[in-house]
Amino acid sequence: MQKVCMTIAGLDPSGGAGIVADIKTFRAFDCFATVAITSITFQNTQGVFGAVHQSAETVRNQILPILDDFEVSAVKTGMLPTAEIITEVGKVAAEYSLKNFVIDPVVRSTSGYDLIDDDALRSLTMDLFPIALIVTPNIPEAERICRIRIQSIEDIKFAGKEILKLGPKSVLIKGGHIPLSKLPDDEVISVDENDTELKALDFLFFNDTLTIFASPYMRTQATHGTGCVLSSAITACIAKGADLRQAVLQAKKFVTNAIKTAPLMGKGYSPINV
Ligand code: PXL
Repeated sequence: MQKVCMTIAGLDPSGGAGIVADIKTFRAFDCFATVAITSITFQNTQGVFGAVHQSAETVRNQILPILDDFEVSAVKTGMLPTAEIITEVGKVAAEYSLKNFVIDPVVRSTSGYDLIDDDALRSLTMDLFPIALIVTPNIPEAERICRIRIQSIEDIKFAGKEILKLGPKSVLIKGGHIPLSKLPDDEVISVDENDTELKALDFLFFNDTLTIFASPYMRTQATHGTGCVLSSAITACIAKGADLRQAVLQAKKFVTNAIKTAPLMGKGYSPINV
C-alpha cells in the first residue's frame, strides 16, 4: 500500500523548489503526495520577485479535509512565511497528534530572497521545533536560528546542540555551503564511492550521537530546490518505515544524484533533477 505524505509549503511556479519539488520527490519514493500551499511565490531560476501569503484559515482549510480522510504517514513543512500560519500548523498538529513531522526551516531562497520574517522564525523555533522528528537547516539557516557565525566543524557541533535544546528529536545541519577538505575524526558515512577531495558534509544529531554523511562537493549552478528535495525525501523514507539514519542516507544519495544529473536550465540556479 502506498504511504501518504503531506507537504505544507510554498508554491514555486518554476517548479524547482517548494511543493512542486516535494510532490515529485514523494512520487520518486513511491509515496502519494498531498499538499497545503502557504504562499504563492513569483520566481524563476534567477530570483524570487515576490510572494502572496495564505492566511492561517486557508492553510487550516486545506489541511483538515486531507487529515479527516487519509491516513497521513509523515508531514513536512517548507516555507511557512508568517507567525499566524506557523501557530495554526502547530494547533492542527496537536489536534490530530501528527507524528513523523519533518521541518525544513526555510529562511531564504538560493538566490537570496527572505522567505520568512523574524516573528515567524521565532514562532517556528518555539511552537513547531518541539514537535519535530527532525529539523533540517542549512548553514545560513542554522546561523540565523542560533545567531552565530558558522565557520568550522566545531561551530556546527555547537549549533546542532543549541538547536536540539529547542526540542526536536533530531537535527540535520546541511554543510553544503562550506566545502571541507579535511574530514573530522567522528564516524563518517560515505554517500558516494567516487570520492573527491572536497566534501559536502551533513551532520545528524540524534540520540546523543553525531553521524556525519559525506558526499563529493560538486561545483554547480544546479542547486535550486536541494533543501526541499532532501527534506521531502527524508519524509517519504520515514513514511515508509525507515529509521532516521537510513532515511537521511537514502535522501542524501537521492539529492547527490539529482545534482549530478541535472540538465542546466534557465539563466540562473537550475533545478536539480528529480
Ligand atoms: O529552497 C527554499 C524554498 C522553499 N520553498 C519555496 C521557495 C524556496 C526557494 O526559492 O521558493 C516556495
